[in-house]
Amino acid sequence: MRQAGRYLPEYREVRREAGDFLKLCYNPELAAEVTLQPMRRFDLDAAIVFADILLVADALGQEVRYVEGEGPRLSPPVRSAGDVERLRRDGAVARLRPVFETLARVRGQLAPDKALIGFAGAPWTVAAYMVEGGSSSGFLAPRRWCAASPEAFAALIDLLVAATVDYLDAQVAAGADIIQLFDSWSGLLPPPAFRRWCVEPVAAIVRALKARRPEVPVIAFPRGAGTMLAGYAEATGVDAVSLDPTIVPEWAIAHVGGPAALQGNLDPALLVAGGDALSEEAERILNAFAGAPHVFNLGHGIVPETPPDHVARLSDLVRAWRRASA
Ligand code: 1CP
Repeated sequence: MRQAGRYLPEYREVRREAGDFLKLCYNPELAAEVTLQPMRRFDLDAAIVFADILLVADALGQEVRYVEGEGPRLSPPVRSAGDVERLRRDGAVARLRPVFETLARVRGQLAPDKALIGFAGAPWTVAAYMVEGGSSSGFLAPRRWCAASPEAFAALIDLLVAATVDYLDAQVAAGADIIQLFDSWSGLLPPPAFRRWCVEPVAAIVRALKARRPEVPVIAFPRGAGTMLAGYAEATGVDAVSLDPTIVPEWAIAHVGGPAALQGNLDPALLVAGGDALSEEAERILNAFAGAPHVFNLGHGIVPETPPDHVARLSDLVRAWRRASA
């Protein structure tokens, strides 16, 4: 999940210095610094490289801007087979070289026992932003297009699968130990479309990446997918499934993972709330997943309102629970 960001005063300072969010993503020195900030403050097991899932759209030639207070804008929106044709396939990954430099810098400064997570958006979620032209509560444009013109939409998904495999492979070459695929909007699709546009592309990426990098674990985060998650680990071939906060642990152990690990799934709002509410929820989750392979994590990214002290308390709490249950 996102672990750097605006809840940290030291991040806000670097962000001011960089000016624009994209400039920060493409500045390896500053991006490495904000990746490492949470590692210095908290006792965490892994760092996630500072970048964004929408950099792939930028590398493919769509104009990506982050408008303060409004979220990302992607223009022009991709809405036809011709629009897909016009995307720049060649050299897309080379344009993401600053991200590889960030990874190499972070790996050089990170303790050897800390993992470094590389990531990308899953094809459906990146396509959703590319087709909608920005963020949205409903993402009607991509939901309508994938249903009305599945062949044209498939061309966009295939392009994203290929670009994402090369992007992730290069992240591993630069120092990523683990890969996470964020499918933040997978919960917007009905089951057949979820299988076609979320499960199949993630499976294709995992297959291709495993052929090149069999040793690198892959985590997927199909947010909001609910009962569509049954059989997800086996169908995609991922090593771990990251669960959003609505998923009942006992159900996930029985239906989602199989041999795969489960990750999650504390509601980020509890980290804002703190107090007994936070410790009770963390313990509920730890106890519920005990006995199954589990990576404790949030169920979605950390929010700007989060008091940093609560993050420190949560990591202490999880460490103490592990010691007590060892
Ligand atoms: O400084 C700022 O205000 C920018 C906020 C921010 C940050 C910190 C954005 C803009 N992106 C990021 C970094 C980021 N994004 C990371 C790096 C790791 C870290 O922060 O520690 C990661 C892993 C992401 C992933 C990401 N970006 C996702 C998938 C996970 C999720 O939250 O669902 C998505 C959907 C995005 C898109 C995005 N990036 C930023 C915004 C405002 C948005 C749009 C969100 C929306 O649609 O509402």
